[in-house]
Amino acid sequence: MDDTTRTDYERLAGRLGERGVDVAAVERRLAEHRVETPSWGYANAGTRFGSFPPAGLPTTTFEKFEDAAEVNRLTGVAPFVAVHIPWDAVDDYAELREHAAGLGLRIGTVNPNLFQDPRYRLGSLTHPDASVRRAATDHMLECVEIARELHSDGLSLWLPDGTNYPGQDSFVARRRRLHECLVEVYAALPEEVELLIEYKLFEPAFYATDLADWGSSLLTAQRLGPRAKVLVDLGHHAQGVNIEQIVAFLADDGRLGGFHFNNRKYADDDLIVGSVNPFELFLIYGELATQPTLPRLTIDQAHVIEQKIEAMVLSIVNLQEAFAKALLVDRVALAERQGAGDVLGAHELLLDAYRTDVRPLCAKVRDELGAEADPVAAFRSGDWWERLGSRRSAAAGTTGGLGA
Ligand code: PSV
Ligand code: MN
Repeated sequence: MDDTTRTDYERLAGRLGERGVDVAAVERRLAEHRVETPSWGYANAGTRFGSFPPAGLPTTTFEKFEDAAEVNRLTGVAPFVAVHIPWDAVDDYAELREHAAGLGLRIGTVNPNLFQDPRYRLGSLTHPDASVRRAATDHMLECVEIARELHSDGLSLWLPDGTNYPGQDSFVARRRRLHECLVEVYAALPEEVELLIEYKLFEPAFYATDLADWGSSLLTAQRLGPRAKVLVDLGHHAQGVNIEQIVAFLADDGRLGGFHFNNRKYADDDLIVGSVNPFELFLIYGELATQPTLPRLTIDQAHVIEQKIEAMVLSIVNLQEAFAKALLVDRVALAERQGAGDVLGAHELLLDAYRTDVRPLCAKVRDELGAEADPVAAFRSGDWWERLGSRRSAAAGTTGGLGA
């Protein structure tokens, strides 16, 4: 940490101390905050209009982990990597696990892929034909085994199923088929593995999605058992939905399994988290900050025109800053003002925290973790792409990351 950052930190810590903030406690919670990055965020990604892969992009799962390790080195808080099967399928999962460990990484969630097999035209786990449901369930069971071999503790399901036209299929019949398949998957989970159930309003189906919202995911989770939880992807709601309230309710019921962090302007845009709507991110962390432990915090983004490692690093910085600001909210004063009906007084406490420039605090925490005080600047002035570009093929990576 350079002298200017240290001075900035000391000034900030002084001011926060005067406001009654326990700065050491905030720093401790920030130091414990961990993020999972997605293997597919490092590989080639694009829209249907094209992709613009830079030289040196990873072409194998092993190389994606190298990039993830660089992100972890720079930020100090991203030791988990989510894998997507079959994009990240390898012959020997023990070898992948050891490769990860050698880079200081661990496998986060295992994400099955129920959206690319040609058999899934009418759905996967909800398909009217039992043989297709069998194939989809078998893929889920294969991922359970992969999770076991990778020592992962999370199986993360995004169900792309749905219908495109009214009358195409029965809502209820599809739901029952889904539950029947998931009961089998849930029964096969090792004790330490959670099933995360992600919902999404629309796309690829455009009339009715089988798990379209947090209610459908939660009902499904409740049917399965306590280790089935809901996963909130920030890009999967209708415009204007109050995501922080969903987060609060799920956490209060012990069913908040985790996040897929990203940001959007229009639909499921998968932009850098905190880039478009940082206040929403702060409010979400405001709900998390009141919980004794944090759920799984996974990034799910598609980096199409930006440098992928830099994008991931900036995403993590944005997450840390949102959490740091949320930790500054005076919860006791907030409860008092809420109880007294002091509408804007309560609101003001949130604004005070949100308006605080927490960058020196986050820099200090990263520095103490042995990472970079300013990881984005460090990456920009480093020579990662040159080093990797000469070792890796100039051709684009093609193993996954089609856009989340
Ligand atoms: C679907 O849009 C999604 O958010 C799911 O999490 C997928 O696994 C991911 O994107 C990658 O395409
Ligand atoms: Mn997602």
